[in-house]
Amino acid sequence: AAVDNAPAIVIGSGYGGAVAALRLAQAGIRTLVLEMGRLWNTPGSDGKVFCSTANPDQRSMWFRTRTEAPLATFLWLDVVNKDISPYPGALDRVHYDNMSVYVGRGVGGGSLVNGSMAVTPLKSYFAEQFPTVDADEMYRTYYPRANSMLGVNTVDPTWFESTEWYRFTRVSRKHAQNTGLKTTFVPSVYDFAYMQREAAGTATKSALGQEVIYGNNYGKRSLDKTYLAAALGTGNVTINTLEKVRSISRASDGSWVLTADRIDLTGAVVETKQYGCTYLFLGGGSLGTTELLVRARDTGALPALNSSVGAGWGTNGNTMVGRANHLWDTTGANQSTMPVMGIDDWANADNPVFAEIAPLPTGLETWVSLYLAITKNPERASFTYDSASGRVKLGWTAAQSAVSVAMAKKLFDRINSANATIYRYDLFGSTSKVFADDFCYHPLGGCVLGRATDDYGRVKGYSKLYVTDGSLVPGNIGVNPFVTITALAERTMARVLAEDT
Ligand code: FAE
Repeated sequence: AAVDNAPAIVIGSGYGGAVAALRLAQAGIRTLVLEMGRLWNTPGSDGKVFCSTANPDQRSMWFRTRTEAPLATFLWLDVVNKDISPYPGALDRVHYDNMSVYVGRGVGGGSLVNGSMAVTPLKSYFAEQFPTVDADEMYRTYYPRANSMLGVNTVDPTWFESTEWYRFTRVSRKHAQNTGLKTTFVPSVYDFAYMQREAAGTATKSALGQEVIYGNNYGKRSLDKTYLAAALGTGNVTINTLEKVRSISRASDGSWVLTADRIDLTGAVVETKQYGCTYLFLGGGSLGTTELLVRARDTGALPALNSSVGAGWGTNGNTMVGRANHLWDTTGANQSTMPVMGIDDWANADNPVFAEIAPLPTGLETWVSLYLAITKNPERASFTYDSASGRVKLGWTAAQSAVSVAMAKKLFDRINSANATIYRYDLFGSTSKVFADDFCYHPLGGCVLGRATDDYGRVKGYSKLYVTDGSLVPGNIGVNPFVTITALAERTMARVLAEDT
């Protein structure tokens, strides 16, 4: 028999896991959350919990000997990455063939390391991607609920127009306007009142201190400050950290059995634990959840999982690109790490792109305009279990990335031609690489809603097994995904608590 029983177990503490934990706990259900990363609450010898992108140390990345930042080089020099000692750091880069995926590790998952952009997609595109979900109800009930719980706010437009910290954004906006393109402010979970105090010199700098992908020490409303704080506040939730669920199976009485490895700060497995529960919620993210289910199906542990498990994965059409500005178009030595504006060409039916205006906060003038483009790339890939290695592989190809690049290139060729500018060639490693085609920030799909699960995230083939995270989203949502993941999780929990418990 399994030990450490709790009525409900949640795997992972990102958006999907945090929503599940809070709503279960509020319904009076004792809940155990298993998170493979650490709890980020203890300052290091420098007095800070997280390290900055300028000075990465062991806290930066998940068990690495060298950091693997998205921008590999600058002026072709490998000045960006640093040697570090292996440690359960906040940012992981998971390598598959032709694609590596950045994810957060720790209590709060991706909310610890992401850019805070909290964007609700166009209702029409949501309806296109989720034809079986009542979009009216989503936009009436669950998106507002998610936005309010996450603490979404917007930059003060007057301050934005005047501060040196967003000069880089205003320059990119001007270039978009010269091209006849529309720009739009992007909401955020970074506290802009705090950021204004940073700028005024009355608060310790975080967004204005080059902190983001390795964590923010201040200002950011990550999940540990919102959903997870509320969940712990109920008294019904326990979070076990540094415990990675390795496999799931079902006992003869229908309850769930989990095997988890507890690691120490060197990564050594110090204990292998068994857990049992009645209700199992999967919030390990697109990669984590899909890997657990594909392995369970293909090793025979959960043979009734259907063939849609593992399928429908995409990158949200992600690609990064940098443009080289004219000497007089300085983007500024001081740049906030939190993007607040996007170029919105999604309505262009020939080539829909939403491009975030991204910072390059080096503390020096770079003349670079950087972007994270989200394209409507229709390509999808599947995860498969390789019995020889025991690993779950992703079948994404370079040709599938080329589709995102071609769509982004169409847009940025227009911007370059309207402004007589060119691309930067020195940012992504090799001398000729203009578009980052080998990594993404927005892994989506693998257990798509309505295919691998029913319309509420209940996994097909089994009862009392639920998916609440980004694996439900069919590969693309047209904007940054965490508000959608949160809103869908709220919808699932409302239904499951009303009908299944
Ligand atoms: P996620 O937040 O990844 O949480 C999964 C959690 O489960 C993690 O804490 C894992 O450590 C844990 N886990 C996985 N497997 C296991 C296991 N087997 N056992 C125990 N624990 C496990 O999933 N999105 C936006 O909307 N706006 C942005 O500005 C933005 N910027 C980003 C910037 C970066 C650098 C990155 C990496 C991502 C960014 N994203 C952004 C994406 C966003 O963070 C991501 O879509 C969500 O975090 C996904 O939420 P999930 O709940 O699916």
